[in-house]
Amino acid sequence: MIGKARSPLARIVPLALGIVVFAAGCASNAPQDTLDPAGPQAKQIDNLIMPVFGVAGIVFVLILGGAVWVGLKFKAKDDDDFNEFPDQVHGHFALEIGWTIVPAVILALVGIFTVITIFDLAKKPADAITVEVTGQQWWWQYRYDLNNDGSFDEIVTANDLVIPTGRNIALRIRSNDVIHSWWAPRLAGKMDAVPGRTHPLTIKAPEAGEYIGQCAEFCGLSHAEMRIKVVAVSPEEFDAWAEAQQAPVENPTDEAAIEGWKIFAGTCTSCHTVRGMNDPGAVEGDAGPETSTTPFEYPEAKNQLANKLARQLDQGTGLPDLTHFMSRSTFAGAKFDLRKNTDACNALGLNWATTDDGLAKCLNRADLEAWLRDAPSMKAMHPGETMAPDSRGMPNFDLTEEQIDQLVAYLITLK
Ligand code: HEC
Ligand SMILES: [Cu+2]
Repeated sequence: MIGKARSPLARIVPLALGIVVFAAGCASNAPQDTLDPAGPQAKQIDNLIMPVFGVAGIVFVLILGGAVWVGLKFKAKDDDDFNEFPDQVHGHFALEIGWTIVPAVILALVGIFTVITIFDLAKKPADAITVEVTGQQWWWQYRYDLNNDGSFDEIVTANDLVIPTGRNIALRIRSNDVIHSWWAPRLAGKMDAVPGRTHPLTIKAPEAGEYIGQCAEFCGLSHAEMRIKVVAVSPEEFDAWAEAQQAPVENPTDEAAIEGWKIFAGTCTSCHTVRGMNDPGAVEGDAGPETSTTPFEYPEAKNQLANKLARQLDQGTGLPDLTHFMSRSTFAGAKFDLRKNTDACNALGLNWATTDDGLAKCLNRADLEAWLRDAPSMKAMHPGETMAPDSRGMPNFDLTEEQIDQLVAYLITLK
């Protein structure tokens, strides 16, 4: 440095930044690590990145090393040195042709392998299960076409994408509003979800487990809270899950749950679907809850606020389907755990909420109640802020604590 000594800050800041970057690269628990690919598609991309990175690394070392070497070796020693020009290479035929052709060849090779990989990854494998992925502000919906008839109507769920291990899953990625990007780094590259378009992406998880990701395209206020969780289970477990997902719900029998059912029908159904739900109005008549078979019509919510908001937000019934809500491990764009994130609870897997014990020990009741109390402050807004009329997300319904308890009692029957 010329002149005065540098301030201590000027030394510490770059050093601290360097340490932070270095330390971040050493995280041992990094579920979103592109460089730790799990599925064959992610491995194929990795097989492309690594040699390209190697070539780029060699070029980097040669060019920078060369520049530093030249700088040191030919450093001017005294004033005379400045007046002496080195040999000029301008117009040197062999050199100029060389440094034009070599990079062109390197880039052409990288290009060929890249294009081959892109086309290869875009192929839809014949054995695949097709799942439609719809990005919404700010969560992902998953609809499955299990019988391959082209309509995605067998299973409708959100947040957790449940897949069988060892099987290709052909995703068809769409958006309901703005551009999002579906990215589970250990399984595949990013794929944009663009309104009006359908983009294919194939994933395969060789081993059971959870593969974490997140929306990778800025999509509004809660973009950072729009997470992805792929839950890979054994094919047998998947079949059992898929069957359970297609079963209609049963009428609740517990007293508090019946009250919650009524509130749900009146306030929540203009946005949320519970497939196979019966009319809770029939409970009041002679037919008891167990025998109420009157189908409930959507969207016929009695709550004017809910209806108005549903219309304003143009959200219709395309919102999180709550039919088998309790089979998920997360809610609200996977921002919150629905099942507590302890080893014991995670070990219960997809069936965690099917037993009273599992429910009692593993339901994240605090966050679920907080969500019903004031959803906007849990996600898009700061506490106390109100939602703009045209904003997205779940509104605050000013429910009483009793109503919240009753709603939770109802929600936990949606297994
Ligand atoms: C105006 C439409 C609307 C109404 C009415 C509505 N919600 Fe929601 N709800 C949403 C939206 C939007 C989300 C997704 C929010 C997110 O993930 O950011 C959501 C998410 C949820 C979730 C989490 C689901 C999941 O799997 O992520 C639950 C549970 C829920 N709502 C319960 C209710 C209950 C109970 C009521 C009635 C008191 C209700 N909602 C009324 C719009 C609505
Ligand atoms: Cu998004």
